[in-house]
Amino acid sequence: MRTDRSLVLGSSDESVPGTADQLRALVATRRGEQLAQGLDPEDLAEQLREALDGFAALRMHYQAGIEEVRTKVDILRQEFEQIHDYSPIEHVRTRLKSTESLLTKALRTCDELSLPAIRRQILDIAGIRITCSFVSDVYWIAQMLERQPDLTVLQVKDYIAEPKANGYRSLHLIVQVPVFLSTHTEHVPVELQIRTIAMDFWASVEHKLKYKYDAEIPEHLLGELDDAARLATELDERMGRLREEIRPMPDGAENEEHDDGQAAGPVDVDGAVDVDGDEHGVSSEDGDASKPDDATASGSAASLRFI
Ligand code: 0O2
Repeated sequence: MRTDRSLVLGSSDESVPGTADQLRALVATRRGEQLAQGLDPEDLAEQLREALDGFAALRMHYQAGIEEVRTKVDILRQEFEQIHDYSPIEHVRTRLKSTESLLTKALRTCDELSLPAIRRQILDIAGIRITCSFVSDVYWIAQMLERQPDLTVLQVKDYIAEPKANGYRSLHLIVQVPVFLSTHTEHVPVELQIRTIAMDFWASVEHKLKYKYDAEIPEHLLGELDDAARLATELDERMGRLREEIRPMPDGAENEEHDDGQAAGPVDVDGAVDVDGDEHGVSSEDGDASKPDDATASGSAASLRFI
């Protein structure tokens, strides 16, 4: 068990609402160990204060990151509504990962339980979900955001081009945004989930079922979900065919034709940097991510496409 000063949690969970039993046990163990090591209670209290301050700062930075990106999305939406009389953006929802779920994920995925490790390795603390009517709009929005010079795309996971085995579809981008503070700039990763209404409906029902059955969804419901995923994909395809009647893609969207006759145009994500591998020598933390020409997006898509 580590006793580093960067993150020491108290057993009182007043400042960590809803902390899981698992975490309480971990904290109690750590505290016991530290007291057994003869650590001065004053010192322990000081470490606790530092950890809580660090957590509060982290949450403030990531909330600011959400607001920065949310503002960008809102501006695009307002521009579309006012000038073009149509917006590809239907709904926007934001969420800051709860402390409980952040710590649970940190215990599961981080190589050490420290604030720097959490900042470096957990990229979905800040989340924004954008819902659109059409699949082509999903890629179009991603393209508009990717082009903004102060956003760096760190990671792309295209679960539309390659749905998950359970049928989950959505486009996920991790973008890094600068947050300007009084003394320094924090470069905050924000997870963007961009999907159609049909994809969102399916994901929301699946999420509720997973929650209800504690991730063990009964077989017959899995079959229903599978069917529903197929229907949602079909609905998106049919709506895509109607889309041109409602509003053709604008000139700037660089349309081209795919073999299947659907509008297609690569959306360049050459800013995407694979943060899982360090082959490009880029860290998501230093905010100085270069955009190498040969950078590939992690996940299934090296380039985004209008479908
Ligand atoms: P919440 O409550 O939204 O925060 P991770 O699971 O984050 O360690 P992973 O799986 O590589 O890493 O990330 P990925 O695939 O980008 O998925 C992250 C988020 O996408 C999830 O966040 C969900 O919001 C959503 N998601 C991914 N797969 C599914 C799925 O099969 N069904 C549904 N309904 N949503 C999915 P969290 O943290 O799990 O949850």
